[in-house]
Order: sequence, then structure tokens, then C-alpha cells
Amino acid sequence: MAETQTPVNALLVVDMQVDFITGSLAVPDGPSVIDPVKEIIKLPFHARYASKDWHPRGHISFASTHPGKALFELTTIHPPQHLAIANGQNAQWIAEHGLEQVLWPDHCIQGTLGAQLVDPLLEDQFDAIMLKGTDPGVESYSAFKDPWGLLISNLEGLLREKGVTDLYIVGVAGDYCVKESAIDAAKACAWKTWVVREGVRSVSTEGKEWDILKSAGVGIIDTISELKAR
Ligand code: VGL
Ligand code: ZN
Repeated sequence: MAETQTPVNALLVVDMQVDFITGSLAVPDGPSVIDPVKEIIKLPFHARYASKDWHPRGHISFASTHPGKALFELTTIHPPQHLAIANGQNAQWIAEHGLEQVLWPDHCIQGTLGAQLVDPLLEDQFDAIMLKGTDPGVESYSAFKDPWGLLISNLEGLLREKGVTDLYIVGVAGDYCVKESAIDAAKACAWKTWVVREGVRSVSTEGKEWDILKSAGVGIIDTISELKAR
């Protein structure tokens, strides 16, 4: 007899923080995503997780940290030497691992109002909160890890421990932290990864992220009604 697997559904709510909704790095139409996300959180998931962008002042991703550079300009950043060395890498590896970085307005500074979850979302609605971008020299869009793999969160471990079969992702920004988190989630190959479009808003309104997500093996669910019907 064929075995049917009972789904274990988990939710990841990405960076639903004041600065991304109404603050210094607000996404277009930001406030309109609050109600859909609120509604999705109430659905019967086995576990709910949230990520928060949580930068120290002077973070490497801030334009203000790079005198002479303009907002939204691109610059190249390299892995911090002490972290690379702690991970067994050398100077050559550091030199070869430069990354293009968009320079953002100051945002989500640890302990400030802009870094709080947007009202009415509350931390106690979640089983755990992943803080990212906490190292001054490391940018991390993904809630799983930074692009160099120097700082890895416990999210993958938590999801594996729960035996999650389906991970649903919502939040902001669709073309940065939602996208990178979903791509990493799909790479883990331990569950099916879905992004629920009605619960996502992006920095750019071009919508390029959706094809990228599909190519990465992420499932796209357009509406909450579709999600409920599953
Ligand atoms: C994000 C830009 C800078 C995001 C974080 O949450 O998508 N975007 N930091
Ligand atoms: Zn950030």
C-alpha cells in the first residue's frame, strides 16, 4: 500500500518591520500587505517563524557608511577578515569573494522603532525569530545564512527538527529578503517551498523575482484563497 505523508506546514514571515512598511526603506504599497500577512499567520500552521533585519549602526549595507557614495549605488564588499579566518578561509579567498552590494538608507537599526515588527504583528505570535544582518560587515538577505556562508541561522535546523514538509513564505521585500530566503529554503531540499504572492510586496514593481523563484524550484501561490484550499 502506498504511504501517504501527512503534511507538516510551517510559515516564515520575512522582515515585516516598520522601516520596510512605512519607514526609511518602505516598499511601494507597504501597508497593504499587513492585513494579508495577519490573515495568513492565523491559518493552522504547525510552526510559525519570523525574521527581522537587525543592523548595528554603521552597517556595511548603509550608504551613510561609505562617504562619497550615493543612496542605491552599487559597491563591492568583501568578507570580514576575522570571520573568514574563523571559517578556515585565507586572504586569497577573501579577495575572490567580493559581492555587489546595493547601498541602502539606514534601516532596521537594532533597538529602534523602525526595527520593530509592524503593528499589529507581535513577536509572541512566532515560535522563533531569526535576526539577520547583525554583524557590521556582513549583509544577509536570507533568513538562513549570509551569501558567504559565514553566519548561519538555526532556521534550517528548526524546520528539520519539526519534520516540516511544506514551508510557506510571505513578507518583504519580495525581491530581496523573501527571494533569497526562498531560494535557500528550496536548496535545503528537505521540504517543498512556497511563496504566497498576496502576502508579499517588493522594492521594485517590475516583478522579475517571480520567474527567478520559479526557476529555483519555489512554488508560487497567488492568493490566500488558494492557500486555504490546499
Ligand atoms: C531588505 C534591503 C535591505 C529586505 C533588507 O528585508 O528585503 N532589503 N535589507
Ligand atoms: Zn537590511
